[in-house]
Amino acid sequence: MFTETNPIPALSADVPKPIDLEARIAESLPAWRERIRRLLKDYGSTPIGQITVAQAYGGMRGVHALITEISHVDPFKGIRLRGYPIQDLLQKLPRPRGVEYPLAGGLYWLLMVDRFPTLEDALAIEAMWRARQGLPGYVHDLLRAMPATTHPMTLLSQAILAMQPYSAAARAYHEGIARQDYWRPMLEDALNLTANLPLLAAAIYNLKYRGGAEAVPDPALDWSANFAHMIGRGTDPEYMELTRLFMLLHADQENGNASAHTAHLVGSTLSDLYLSCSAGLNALAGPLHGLANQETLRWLLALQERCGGVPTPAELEAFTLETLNAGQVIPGYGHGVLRSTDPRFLAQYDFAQKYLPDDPIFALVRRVYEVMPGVLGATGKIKNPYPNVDAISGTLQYHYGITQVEFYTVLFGTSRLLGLSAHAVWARALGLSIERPRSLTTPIIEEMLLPIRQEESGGLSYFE
Ligand code: CMX
Repeated sequence: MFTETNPIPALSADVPKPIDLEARIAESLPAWRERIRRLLKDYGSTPIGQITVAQAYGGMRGVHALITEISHVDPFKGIRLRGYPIQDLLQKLPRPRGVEYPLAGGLYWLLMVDRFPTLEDALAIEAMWRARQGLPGYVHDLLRAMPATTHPMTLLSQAILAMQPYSAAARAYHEGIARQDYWRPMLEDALNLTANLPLLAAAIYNLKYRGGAEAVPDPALDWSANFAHMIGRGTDPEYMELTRLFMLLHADQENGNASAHTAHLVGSTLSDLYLSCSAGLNALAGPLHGLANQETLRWLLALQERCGGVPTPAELEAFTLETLNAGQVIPGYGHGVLRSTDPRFLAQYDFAQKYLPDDPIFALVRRVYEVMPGVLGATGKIKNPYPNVDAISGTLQYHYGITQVEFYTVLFGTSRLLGLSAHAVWARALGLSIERPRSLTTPIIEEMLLPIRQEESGGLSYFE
């Protein structure tokens, strides 16, 4: 819990100590550490891949160079969190009676503990979050002081950075904590930060679009549904369910994507969680990454305006080619790893079929899904012509009256920090190293290739 009179709070009696969660993580650590130690001892110098010249110039696409135990993206089946695909999680993660989609608390338990949660476990996390809710007053002042035109993602990142003076990990490091124990105060920071994300997101929404209405959590509601409540949607059970679904689907996508990798890199220097998560969000705010959800909705609205409704396949193809020929991307389509339709798109598609089958923007999404893979595939250069998570998420928000498209990435960030904070705790628990890959210059690469080229050209120097 944050209080300004006690800016770096110690755990107090009214805040449940994450004893169970901390103990569960601690229980599994010796086995993990030993497994990794043996792997490194026996096979430390065994190659597990290669890097081509194209990969070095091409954003390291496809290079296996990071470790995380929390999640992995299969190119054809999508993300698996602790080994579970999205569909399994939607079916099996716990939820109270009468609630359709799982509690974020259960997902967080799974990410953190590496054991499938019971409803009790999920509720324990929800209770820890509830006990830690409360933003320092100066964070609100900071948000209010920013120009009205500030993008909501900038506000989110700034607010998280502003909370950094409360970091338990920064304090523990300053006091001389042993490196192998650093994950414990990181866990404390992770719980404090994640507990307050719905409140922060709602405060940003209310400041920008609801005349600064106060965001007051309802202790009877779970983490996800509370966001809906705090932006004035507490009487709409469907929107609460959508929020639960959204928070589950966006929580993690292994740690090589731009936001996760940024957060991981910053955290690898032993920067605390507030510093690394704020940095990760800045990467998420890019249009090729998380901002694609706002860009998708803008593109769909422009399409609707152009065609006056659902376009014919020919009209859609023409509009798509116009976008591509203008040197722009089709937002919501393509992926750095996936090579098929994103299961997170499909889960949201199912939600839309069930709850908003007649929505006019959903009709566009459907038509785009029918036509777009063929059009993008025909370009011959786009490796994944299928929709990703961002191709539909904004449409669902729009349907429920969240029409301020620039806010959508804040929702993405709110959910994604569940994953980033879990990666951060485990990265410290397993003692992953500071990152420091080498860089090359083009002349050095040319020099490295010289023997190959000389052999190919019969001894003549290629680069002369
Ligand atoms: N529209 C137009 N061109 C696209 C494209 C799209 N949707 N997807 C890929 N391409 C282009 C690339 O820009 C690249 O072109 P150049 O060779 O001229 O640079 C070429 O096709 C090959 O790219 P790729 O290997 O298929 O895809 P990348 O790994 O380079 O890029 C991604 C992946 C997501 C950045 C890209 O597909 C894209 O820009 N998509 C649209 C934006 C988007 O939806 N982003 C959200 C992704 C999910 C997320 O992070 O939230």
